[in-house]
Parts: sequence; C-alpha cells; structure tokens
Amino acid sequence: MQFSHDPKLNEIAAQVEAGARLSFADGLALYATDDLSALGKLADTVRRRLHGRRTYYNVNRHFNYTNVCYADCKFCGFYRSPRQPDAYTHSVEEALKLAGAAVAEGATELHIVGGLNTKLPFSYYTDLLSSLKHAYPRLYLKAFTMVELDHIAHFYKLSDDDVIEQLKAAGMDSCPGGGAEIFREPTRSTICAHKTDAERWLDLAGKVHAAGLKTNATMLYGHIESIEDRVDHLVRLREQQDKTGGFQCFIPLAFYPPGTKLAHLAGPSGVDSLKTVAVSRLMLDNFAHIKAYWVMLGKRLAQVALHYGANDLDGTITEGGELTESYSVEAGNEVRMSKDEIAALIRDAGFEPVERDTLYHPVAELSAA
Ligand code: V47
Repeated sequence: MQFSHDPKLNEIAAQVEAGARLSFADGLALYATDDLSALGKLADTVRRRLHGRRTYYNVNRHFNYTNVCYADCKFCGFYRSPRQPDAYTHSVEEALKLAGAAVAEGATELHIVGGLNTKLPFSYYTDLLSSLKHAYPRLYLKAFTMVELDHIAHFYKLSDDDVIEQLKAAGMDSCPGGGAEIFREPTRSTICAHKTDAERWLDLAGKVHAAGLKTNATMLYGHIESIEDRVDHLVRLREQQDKTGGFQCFIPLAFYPPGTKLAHLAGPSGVDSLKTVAVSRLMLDNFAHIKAYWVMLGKRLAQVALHYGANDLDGTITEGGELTESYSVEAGNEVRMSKDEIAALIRDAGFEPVERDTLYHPVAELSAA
C-alpha cells in the first residue's frame, strides 16, 4: 500500500525516510496536500524517532510585568497606552507574591514578558530578576523576548552584549520565543511596523545563544500572512539554528482575532493548525521540540496535535499571562490545568506524560537524584 494518494507527499515521505532536509518548495507542497492524515503520520514518524511516546509539560506560571506598550501591533489585544484606565505596571513586590504562590504550587518556571514601556528605568528589569532569583533560587526565569531585549538595548543605549550579560547576571536563565510573528516583508511591517525586524530578532537570538542561554521561537499564523510567509519563517529559523543552535522549542501560535485591529478575520481553522504543527515538525529538522500551546489551540485540538508532530503541551498553570485570560475563552478553556489533568490528556492520546523543567530535564529524575 502506498503511503498517500498525493504523489508529492509520497516523494517527500521518501526524503524524510532518508533523513534528507526538506526545501522551501517541499514546505509549500506539504501545506498544499489534501491528505491530512498522511501528513500527520509523516510528522508523527519524525516525532517518534526523536522522542518516542514521551510528551513533555511543565508546571509554570506567566508574569506580565506591564501591559503598557508603544509597538501598536495590529494582532495584539493586550497592550494599552499609559493613559488608559486599565494600563498597569507591576511592582517587584507583586512579582515576588505571584512567584511565591507559583512555587508553593510546584512551579519550576516563571515566564516573564511585558510591553515596551518607556517609563521604566533599566534597573526595573535587573531588580525584578535579582529579587526573584534571591527569593526563589530554584525557580527558572524564562524572561524577555528578543523584542524586549532590542527595546532595552536601544532605549537605554546599551550594547546587546551588555544587556544580555547584565540580565543574565541578574537571573535571566533563558528567553521565551515571542515577538517573531512573521519574519517576511511586507507582511511583518503590515502587522507590526514598529517592532524589531526579522534580521534583528534572529541576530539577537544568536547573541543570546552565544552567551550560553537557550531561547524559544514562535510563529503567529492565521492572520494576513501567506503560506509562503510561513514556510519562509520556518526556513529562516532553521538557518539561524544551524548557525547558533540555541533554540530549544518551536511554538506555532494560532491567531485569536477578538479585541485586535484584525478582529474581522476568522483566525486559523483546526485543519490549518494541525497542518502547521506537522509542517513545522517536518521543516525544523534541527529543532528538538515542537509545542502544541494548549492555551491557544484549546485542550482538545492540542491533544490531537500530539499525533501531528508536537511533543510538548507547555505548562499546567498559565494564569496571569497575556494570552490566557482573554484568549483562552474561545478555546473553551480554563486558564489553568492541573498536573493530573494534563497527564490524563497526554495518556488519553496514547503518549507518556513527562514533567520537565525548562531545559527538558525530567523533573522526577531531578528530584530522585
Ligand atoms: O509574540 C499576540 C502572540 C506572542 C496574539 O516561549 C497572539 O515557551 C494569538 O510568545 N492571538 C507571545 N497570538 C506569547 C509567546 C509564548 C507563549 C507561550 C510559550 C512561549 C514560550 C511563548 O503571542 C506574541 C505574539 O506572537 N500573540 N497577540 C493574538 N491575538
């Protein structure tokens, strides 16, 4: 029996079998196939080659230190101008309180991101990190996207290396993957004209990797971008990974339109999301992990995505994040899942749940050591 009724998919399957790298044209062909289950099977083959039945999750919490931002991205429903009544900036004390509650609930990671807020002194960032590290030395601080690092360097007139070294010394352990959006022009300038451009985002990621820290990478899909934009994005990430090797995980982010300047759009369909997970797994041959971010996909689709190449569901506790309170409503989700619930979801899909720390060490093995 042949693998697929789509001859192009059969050709690509032979390449995948041989361990060959897929091209930009292959990426387009993968998206163009109407054989969704064969595409999923192909991505699942690669996923099982890398991870077997293991599926990771962690116990984490998001902390958004400010929603004040000047970037004015069309896809964002989170940011506020400083004068809006619901604009906020959290104090270090508030961060400590949230981190304390997270640690008490078994969190191993705090995911820290915020808007580009010109009212903050540079010491805000270092004080935030060092206070958290001092109070909770075992809590992993995954903090600041390449866009925030770019803003900090420009606004405080510091070199990139200075910014990275000072934040690292204060307690930054790794960086989340936000702000990548879609790299290709003119799409990037249409959706986020005032944001760090693609070359700078990738260059900064390389500098963080050179400083010995891991980062993640994302792609925001399901808005105005083309399939070419998406495949280009994946190829650029793969090229950067070839050079600097520090990306741990890729997270495709399904666009959620309500409350944004693109609210008239529908967002991606379920099939589009599954295809995107699968194509990501197949194109990003030098990325170890593909995350099905359940907060955006919904628990049910995230569970299915585990059969389409994803090997990570992100965290149990995401309450307090910029993409949680408002965006998870559509997915019909609570903004938190207990460890038991996430493990049951993974088992029910036929996989083996593994609680990990930020660097993908199994937590059970760490506590047994
Ligand atoms: O950069 C903004 C996206 C990102 C919307 O590294 C939206 O482990 C959908 O990067 N609909 C921030 N998405 C979140 C992020 C992330 C999340 C979870 C884990 C990790 C990680 C990183 O959220 C932004 C942007 O691409 N975003 N607005 C929206 N309306």
